[in-house]
Amino acid sequence: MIALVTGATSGIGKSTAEIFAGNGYDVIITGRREERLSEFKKNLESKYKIKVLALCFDIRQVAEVEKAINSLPADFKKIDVLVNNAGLAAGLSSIQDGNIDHWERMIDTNIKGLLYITKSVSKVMIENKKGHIINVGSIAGKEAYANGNVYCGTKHAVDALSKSMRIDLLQHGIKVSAVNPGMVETEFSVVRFDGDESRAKKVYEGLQPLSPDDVAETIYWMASRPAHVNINDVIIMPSAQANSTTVKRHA
Ligand code: NDP
Ligand code: 8X3
Repeated sequence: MIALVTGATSGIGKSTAEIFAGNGYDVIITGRREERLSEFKKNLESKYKIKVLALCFDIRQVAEVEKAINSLPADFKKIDVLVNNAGLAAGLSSIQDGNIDHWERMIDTNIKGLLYITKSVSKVMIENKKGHIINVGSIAGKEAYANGNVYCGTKHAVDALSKSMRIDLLQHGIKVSAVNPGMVETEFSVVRFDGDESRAKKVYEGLQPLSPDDVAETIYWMASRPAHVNINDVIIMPSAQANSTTVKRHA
């Protein structure tokens, strides 16, 4: 079995690739940070004795995505599971004060990047007459919160795309699922706040957020249901978070 996980250099994607590897899958790991990819590949291969293909590309560049998928070696072509995880939030501003570069990064990565790789990989899955695509959405794709505008918009798009893809790919025997996490402590907030570690830390202060492994275990559970079962949609939250804006923090 083969799983392709986008954004596997950090956070949820890294944990997801590891859990699939630990369950005997060969894995294709992607991201832009080459050094992290090659280090992770070495670790996974020696720990789990499986095969790992590291593909370094920027998911916003359609030509890079197509080249990477079109040139898959034969032993990595039969992708069983695609986890569309690569994504980010950039900034947290009102619509009137929004930074257009931030907007474009989020739209290009979270929506267009997801579409580019899905188009390429779904063609491979259609040829193989099987496959499972698992999209990483967010609670921000189910609700809107103040200053979340464009990030929420991109994740609402992922929510709609998951539903729509499920219809398009049904006749080809390809399952489509979505997982929508609340707060997960990863590099997400450091990226959102442009490297400001202390601001990022404050997001999770006084509560226990989800770990990347919590989400990865859910993704693996979704992927490992019997062939006749599809988990359409999961919302996974820390117990200390009721919705996007209501959290219980201890002193
Ligand atoms: P991280 O910042 O830890 O990981 C993000 C991953 O996405 C990295 O591997 C990064 O790789 C990759 N990525 C980002 N931009 C690109 C790009 N242009 N091309 C290729 N890869 C890219 O964050 P998380 O693990 O938290 O985020 C993973 C997903 O989970 C995202 O879609 C996020 O929106 C979603 N999510 C996160 C939540 C949270 O609270 N953390 C909650 C709900 C959803 P590299 O930089 O090497 O390219
Ligand atoms: C990340 C979680 O609440 O910051 O998708 O949007 S949140």
